[in-house]
Amino acid sequence: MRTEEHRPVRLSEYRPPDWLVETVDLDFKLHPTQTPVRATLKVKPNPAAGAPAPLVLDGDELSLISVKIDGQLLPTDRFTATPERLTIAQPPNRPFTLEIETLVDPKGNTQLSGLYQSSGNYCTQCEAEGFRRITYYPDRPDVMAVYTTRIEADKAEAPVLLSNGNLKESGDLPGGKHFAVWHDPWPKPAYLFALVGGRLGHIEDKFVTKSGRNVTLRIYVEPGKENRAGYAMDSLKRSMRWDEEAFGREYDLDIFMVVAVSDFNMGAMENKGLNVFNDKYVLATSTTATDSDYVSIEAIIAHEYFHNWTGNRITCRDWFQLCLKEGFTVYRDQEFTSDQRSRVVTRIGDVRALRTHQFVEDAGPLAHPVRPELYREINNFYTTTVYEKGAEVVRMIHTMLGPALFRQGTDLYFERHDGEAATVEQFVICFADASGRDFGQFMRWYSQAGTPEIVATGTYDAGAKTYRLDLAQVTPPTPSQPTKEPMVIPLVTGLIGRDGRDLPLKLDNGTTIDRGLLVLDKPAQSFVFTGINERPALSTNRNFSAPIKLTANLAPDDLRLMAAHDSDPFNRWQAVQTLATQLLVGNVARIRAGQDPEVDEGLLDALAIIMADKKLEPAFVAETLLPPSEADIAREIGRDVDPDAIFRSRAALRALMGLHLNKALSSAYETLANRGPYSPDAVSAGHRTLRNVCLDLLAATQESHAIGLAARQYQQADNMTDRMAALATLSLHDVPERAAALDDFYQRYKDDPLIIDKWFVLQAATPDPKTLDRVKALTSHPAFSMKNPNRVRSLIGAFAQGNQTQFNRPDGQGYEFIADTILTLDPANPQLASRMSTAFKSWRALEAGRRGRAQAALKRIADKSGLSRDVSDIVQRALADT
Ligand code: B3K
Ligand code: ZN
Repeated sequence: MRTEEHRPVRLSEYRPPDWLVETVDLDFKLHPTQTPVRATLKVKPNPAAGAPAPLVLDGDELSLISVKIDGQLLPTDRFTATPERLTIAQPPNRPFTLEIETLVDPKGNTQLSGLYQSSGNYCTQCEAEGFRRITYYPDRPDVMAVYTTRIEADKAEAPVLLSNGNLKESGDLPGGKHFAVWHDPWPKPAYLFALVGGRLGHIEDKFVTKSGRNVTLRIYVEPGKENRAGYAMDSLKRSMRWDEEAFGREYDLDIFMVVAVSDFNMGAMENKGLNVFNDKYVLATSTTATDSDYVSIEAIIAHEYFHNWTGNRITCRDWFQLCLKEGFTVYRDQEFTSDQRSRVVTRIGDVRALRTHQFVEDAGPLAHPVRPELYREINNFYTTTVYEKGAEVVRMIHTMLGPALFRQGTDLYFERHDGEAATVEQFVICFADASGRDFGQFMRWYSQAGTPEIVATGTYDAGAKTYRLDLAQVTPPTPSQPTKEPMVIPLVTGLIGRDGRDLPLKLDNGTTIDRGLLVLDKPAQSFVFTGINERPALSTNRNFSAPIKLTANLAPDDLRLMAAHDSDPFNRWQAVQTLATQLLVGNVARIRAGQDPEVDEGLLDALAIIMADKKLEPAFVAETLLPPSEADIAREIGRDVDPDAIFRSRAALRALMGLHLNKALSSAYETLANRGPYSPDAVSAGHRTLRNVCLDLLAATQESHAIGLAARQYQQADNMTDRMAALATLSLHDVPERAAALDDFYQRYKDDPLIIDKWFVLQAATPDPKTLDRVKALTSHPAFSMKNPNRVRSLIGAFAQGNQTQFNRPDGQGYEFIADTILTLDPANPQLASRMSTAFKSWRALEAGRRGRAQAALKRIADKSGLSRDVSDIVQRALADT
């Protein structure tokens, strides 16, 4: 694991495995520090691989007890074993049975990869390469086998024993022990293996699939928390039904289980039939979770469930194909959420996240293609580029083909590749075959990193009644990709007349544009529309049809027209964002030049019109009232970034909105007041969101009445959403009500770690020079622990990734603190440390002073000896010159 030099893995060097595994029989005798694991594998030479080859199995920190072939102990001169590898130089050149015994230490496993203990419960995490920490195995996704798992444990210590598949047998054993045997009939790669053992409560429900299969559904939680699992169960049932309807996918085992654990490196894991979740994404009641927690729970339950087909039944040939399962599954969960909630509000949220995280990643030293071609540590490629940009690529296929052909393509994919480990090419060819279209050039979306920049220039010719649209594209250089080829860019486009209505789109060659879809596939292209009787406003990239950065020659009155009337609601929101971005970027320059920020009456008028439009859903209105994030503005500026000036520019705009829209905001705050009991549904949540955005903007004026409203809402709230929103508003103001509310919050919820995490997040994200000292002090708070990833992410992650001004303090102390934290975390949990180190992903874009300090902090990390491969990969790439 801690090797200084490790050869990178390259896509171009993929070779099929020499050996295949037909079945795996695992036998665990659970013990906190010494768990013996016996693995019995039926192996056979891979006919596709050619000549007889040695059998080389992966390991990671393993200790071997014994090896047997066909029941006979293998003499020590017939194999070599290190913690990282078991090699049998001359195995029989025929199918045989290999029996391996290893000994693992769940309690000592602080990496939370492999078999570990979390709050006394045993659980596993095997993706990407954790199975090799349990037993020696060809730990690569193209080796798929049928697993049977026998677990034996002390009945008092672990009354619940779970693994993948269906329960075959269970019973008591002498000496207070018991056992369970699970069998999963579906061949799977090792990364989908899971085991759970412990004291857990559960809730149970059932689901009948469309072909009539009865499925037991269980959600396991810490005993006493069963009443918090209801929304997750409800989300699961809706996901199962939706996948049958939207993609024709049915569940395929007798039972589906979700287990919530409190120590987890990420959100959740799609192990076959036994999803393991971070408890944060399972547990919710109205008084413990916010509306956005409910949204995340629903989306992640759906995401992991959808992996049953996109990831499990069809898996990835190798880890370079990660987007095959992740990009597609994110696309699927986004569509699910769009169908369950508001489509446009979901789209806005997804695009906001894409711009704030993925576009920022794509613009910095960690940029990589959706399908990378080289990695040193695969866990560092579970990125927003692979996931979210990967989903956008699938969405573009949908946009270009339309729903019917897209569905034919996915049907073909499921039919053709079920039971296989597939590639991105095989996926895309299904759409080509279903539609008869050529996706050759489109494949560049998988191989070229960077966000394409499109310039759209419209010219109206009043005499000829034509509108000419000139489009040009370039994709900026990214690490190891200095030059780029033109991409295929689907731009859903409309021309809006002055009355706000869409004009018919007819090209000068007589063709009518179907669904408004223009496809740009050359460096530059022009389209001339005829029969245009007045200068239209150009509305393009509707619904964000391509993940690009668009610059269009739109006049402010075009943008206001779009904000008020665009038939594409996404672009109504976008028009407001564009106006806001222009103002914010301009004001950053003014602030840095010592001038006062400017006011844009046009933007404020556009917002007033939206607020007055009673046909709009409140959640949408709320989105228009939220300006682009600080990270997004920084990316827009691109270089010589001063986070303090960005913060001030944004704060000035928010204060201005609070002042100018005061009446509308106050009246919305009053009329949207809670009536009736809390319900997490999208419409009720939308009311709360808008009301809380209004409150926050009113308070942005610093006016004492508004602070009073927030303090009162904090006290009187009957649900966590409203209480947290009021606290978040107060946390932005240096007023006595802030400290009082923070203390009160801690006292109320101190026994509930997931709620105290919210308290950590707010304090860490406060844009105040005192925050760093506060965060440092909180690392010694009894509720904090460096060992628990949720605590670390809430306090330190929120500071590093969510507090632009304080992480980027001009004195560099923010960087030093995060560097220290990374070095502290790394020996125990390299994956967590490595995630933390991505906070430096935009350091090159900073102004010179901060840039130098960030670079020094990165170098200090890089120079540390014994650094994990995980962290060293990130800091090396962050520092690299190309
Ligand atoms: N597939 C997992 C992520 C595994 C991360 C390994 N470092 C969760 C998901 O994407 O659904
Ligand atoms: Zn996933």
